[in-house]
Amino acid sequence: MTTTVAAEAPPLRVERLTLAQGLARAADGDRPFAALSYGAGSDSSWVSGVAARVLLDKEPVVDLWHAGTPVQSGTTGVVRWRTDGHWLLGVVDLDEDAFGEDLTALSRRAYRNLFEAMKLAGCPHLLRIWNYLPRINADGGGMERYRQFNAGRQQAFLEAGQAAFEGAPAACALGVHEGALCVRFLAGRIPPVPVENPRQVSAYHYPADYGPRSPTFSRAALAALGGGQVALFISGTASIVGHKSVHAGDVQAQLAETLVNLRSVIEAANQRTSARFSLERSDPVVYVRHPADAPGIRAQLVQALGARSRFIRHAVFLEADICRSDLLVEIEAHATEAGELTD
Ligand code: 3EB
Repeated sequence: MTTTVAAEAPPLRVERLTLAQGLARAADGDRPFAALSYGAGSDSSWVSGVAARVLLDKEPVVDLWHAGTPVQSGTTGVVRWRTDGHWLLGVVDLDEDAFGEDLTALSRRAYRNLFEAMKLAGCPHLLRIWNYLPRINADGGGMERYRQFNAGRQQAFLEAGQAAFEGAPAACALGVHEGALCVRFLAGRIPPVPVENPRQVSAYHYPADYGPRSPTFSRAALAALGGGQVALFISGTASIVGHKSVHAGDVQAQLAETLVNLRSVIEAANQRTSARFSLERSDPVVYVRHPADAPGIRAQLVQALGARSRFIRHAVFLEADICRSDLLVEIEAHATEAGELTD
């Protein structure tokens, strides 16, 4: 008699380096599973860049993702992806003029293809999505472009039978000044544990004042990575209490409120795992609407988190528009710690 032992997923690992370090590493023959860079792209097919300016005279950074081998790559509609059979990292870089569709239809198309790729790869669970929309706050013909995006995104989730409300993946949605509609995603074989923030209304339950279809994301997601490690993906977090933006026009107060929100969602996450996450030990991306605010934002973060914290050492500051025009700063982060999920 033979017994079939279910193949254990190879552990997924992430490390943040400068883009130059990451490319040098790969040139030495140590090519990662895939890489998501912040602030610049590269000519390498396994690196996906975001066309947003790095602030504070810093270098672009890259998150190198390491998984199992062999890596298979392919294209499904507008999605390019790489998989080791257990984890899937994919990218959409969509020229908005290519299909003659409005942003609602394009977003729906991008997400439909993304879900098709996940099905093909056998990775049906979305863990984390990064969305970058050119001119996010501009009018798209009777509706703000972010709202059009939300409409197409939610429609695609529902059509694919994906969790569009409770159980939605962690995400962020930022505006870039020009370039392609860019969506990057990480999927796997096991559903993540969604985490909400007790200080905030769940985004998927925002009232219709913010658009006809609500945004599709959880405030954070926990995922077992294998090898005894747990990941916490913290969605883009801003100065929102309940469902309202607070401290309009006051970047310092918005940042302080954002930090309270980040600590609150991390505390909620820690209740679902034996791992102990902290803001200080995370790898953040700080999105800043007005570049002139960046030095003050950095100083306030150093004050709050310590110059020697991993957060400050690894932070990248990008010029980006936030999805509500009254918001001036938004922070996303991820972290991995030893532990297990307790749900
Ligand atoms: C917010 O809390 C701020 O549409 O995917 C944060 C994270 C925000 C993700 C998204 C939007 C998204 O509503 C904006």
